[in-house]
Amino acid sequence: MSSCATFIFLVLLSILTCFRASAQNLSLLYYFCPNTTTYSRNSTYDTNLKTVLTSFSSSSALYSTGFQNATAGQAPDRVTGLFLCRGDVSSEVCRNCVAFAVNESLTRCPNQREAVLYYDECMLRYSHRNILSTLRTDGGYTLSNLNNIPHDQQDRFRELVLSTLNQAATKAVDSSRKFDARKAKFTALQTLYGLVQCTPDLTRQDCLRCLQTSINQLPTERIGARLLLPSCGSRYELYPFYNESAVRTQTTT
Ligand SMILES: *[C@@H]1O[C@H](CO)[C@@H](O)[C@H](O)[C@H]1NC(C)=O
Ligand SMILES: *[C@@H]1O[C@H](CO)[C@@H](O)[C@H](O)[C@H]1NC(C)=O
Ligand SMILES: *[C@@H]1O[C@H](CO)[C@@H](O)[C@H](O)[C@H]1NC(C)=O
Ligand SMILES: *[C@@H]1O[C@H](CO)[C@@H](O)[C@H](O)[C@H]1NC(C)=O
Ligand SMILES: *[C@@H]1O[C@H](CO)[C@@H](O)[C@H](O)[C@H]1NC(C)=O
Ligand SMILES: CC(=O)N[C@H]1CO[C@H](CO)[C@@H](O)[C@@H]1O
Repeated sequence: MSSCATFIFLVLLSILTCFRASAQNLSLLYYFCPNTTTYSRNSTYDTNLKTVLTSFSSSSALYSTGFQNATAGQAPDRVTGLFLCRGDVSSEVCRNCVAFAVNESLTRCPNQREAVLYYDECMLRYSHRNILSTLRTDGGYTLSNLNNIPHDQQDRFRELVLSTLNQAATKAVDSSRKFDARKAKFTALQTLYGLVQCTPDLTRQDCLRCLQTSINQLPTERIGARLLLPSCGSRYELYPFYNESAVRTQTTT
């Protein structure tokens, strides 16, 4: 291949790669931005919010640890924000999700001072209040599969879901990322997969309280469900919805 053909090939390849990356349409699971407190365009709050959101899209953002906080400005125009990526996702997936969330927050919550947006792989929050190291269990959302566990197995399934997620919670609160995922056999053919995670700025006590709140509200008669809260989340499914090898690598190091 001539160098010119190689060049054209590389250009095409990068266009295709780029197209694939930007065409990725992440689905917003839920968002919450009460319109009781708003800001106007070009206000100090607007500028501070842009500073915070820009830091989340910068090349130095902490995608590899999956969590970052940032603040800008002084009260009452001070903006505090954070992003959290699911504990098993790669830096690349984290970065894409956060970029998508930052962009979507400005279209879904165009002038709201407070917002939280949840996706499969990440969540984004910001507020005029100090949201760091503060337990928040309001503004949550439950998502569940429409299919039920057979009636005569629901009690045993509920016990398994609760014991698996409570075990995960016990591990998560003592881990640096406040994250754990694990599985358990339900039947010979069916495996339960569970995942819990807090924002790592919480204390172990607040994380545990949040996870208990979240786990206890899960509808366990479904074949899968999750509860999303600003400070933590829990989820179970009968299929491997997280990357098992990424979780193994983490929990053994
Ligand atoms: C992306 O998602 C939005 C909202 O769900 C939808 O309206 C739009 O058509 C999707 N775009 C692509 C390219 O899939
Ligand atoms: C806030 O939302 C409510 C309901 O969606 C709407 O009726 C109200 O006009 C909104 N207020 C502002 C200030 O946008
Ligand atoms: C905001 O500021 C920009 C640049 O200074 C200006 O072009 C724009 O008209 C302003 N918008 C509003 C709504 O004030
Ligand atoms: C941000 O959203 C706008 C419109 O919703 C879209 O045109 C643009 O491509 C998005 N940018 C990124 C980086 O996703
Ligand atoms: C799962 O995690 C492993 C270890 O981090 C990684 O090598 C692999 O590419 C990941 N798989 C997917 C599908 O993301
Ligand atoms: C900008 C900002 O508020 N950074 C804080 C993020 O969280 C860490 C750990 O909790 C703090 O040390 C930083 O000051």
